[in-house]
Amino acid sequence: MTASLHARPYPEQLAAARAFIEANDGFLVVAHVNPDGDAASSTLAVGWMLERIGKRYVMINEGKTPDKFGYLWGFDRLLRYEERQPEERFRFVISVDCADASRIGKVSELFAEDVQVLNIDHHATNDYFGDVQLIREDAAATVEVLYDLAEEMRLPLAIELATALYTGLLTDTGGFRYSNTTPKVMKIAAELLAAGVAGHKLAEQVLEKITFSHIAVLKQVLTTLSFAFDKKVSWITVSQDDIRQTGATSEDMEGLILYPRNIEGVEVGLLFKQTDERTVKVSFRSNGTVDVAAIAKSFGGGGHVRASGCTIAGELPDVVTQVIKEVGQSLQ
Ligand SMILES: [Mn+2]
Repeated sequence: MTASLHARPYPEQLAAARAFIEANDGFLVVAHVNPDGDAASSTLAVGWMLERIGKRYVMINEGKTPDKFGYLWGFDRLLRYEERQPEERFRFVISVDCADASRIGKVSELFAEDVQVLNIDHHATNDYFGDVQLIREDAAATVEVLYDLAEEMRLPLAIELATALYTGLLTDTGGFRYSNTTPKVMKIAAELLAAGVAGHKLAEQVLEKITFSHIAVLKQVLTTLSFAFDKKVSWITVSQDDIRQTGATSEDMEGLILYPRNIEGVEVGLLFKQTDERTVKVSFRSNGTVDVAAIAKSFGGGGHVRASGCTIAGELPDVVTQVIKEVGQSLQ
């Protein structure tokens, strides 16, 4: 896989992506490890598009796809790498919502030696890996790019596709609230509603419902809420003990970062999650004053200006000290 130096004009990218799909068969569709709403919806939307035009394909991701997306078309055909690995090696791969090839994770072990990758994404940090790229950095979600691709391929907005596209928009815009909620996003959402999507039901299912184990872990981690730098920085920590005691899954821990982030006056909110005794996953959220993508990048991670993440080796308290110090230096 080689990276292209220059992005082609978007209409050319759309045509090239369409040609890649139409000319080949036997695809592997993959999103980033531990798929979120946009990643899962994008995987299944591409699966639906391939199904529709009579192509063979396998959809597989590393990490659990949250059960709350179980209503999506093809959900039970989406394989989890740790549970089931096809014997087949794939020459044609469609990667969705991955900013770089490492985000594909262990699923890349299923690639044939002469693999060709179509890279469909919306992250500004995308490194243009793969052989064909379809990337729109100003898209709110990968599903927004897939909406354009469906149009390019003259596919109808069937309810299965429309529901997947709406779900990705809903999750990556935080329910049409984040700054990526552009007029184009709302226009697409309106079309999807007109196509029959039950927007209010999806919002309730995906954004509002909470599990008992979520409440249990929330109760526990709120006791760790801390502040620094004139309360401009706030964070919570989740230890392996917290996870064991509450039985919380990564799905249950989604949204915990909103508590430090949403406090008045806070410019950067963080969540430190111990993934094992020696490793801590750090999530950053910014109100826009601080570029948290740059901070995450300095620790080997990445993301967007307002939302990013990285994984750091070390004891939980040491990682907290190190990262908070770095965040402090980025404050004005
Ligand atoms: Mn996304």
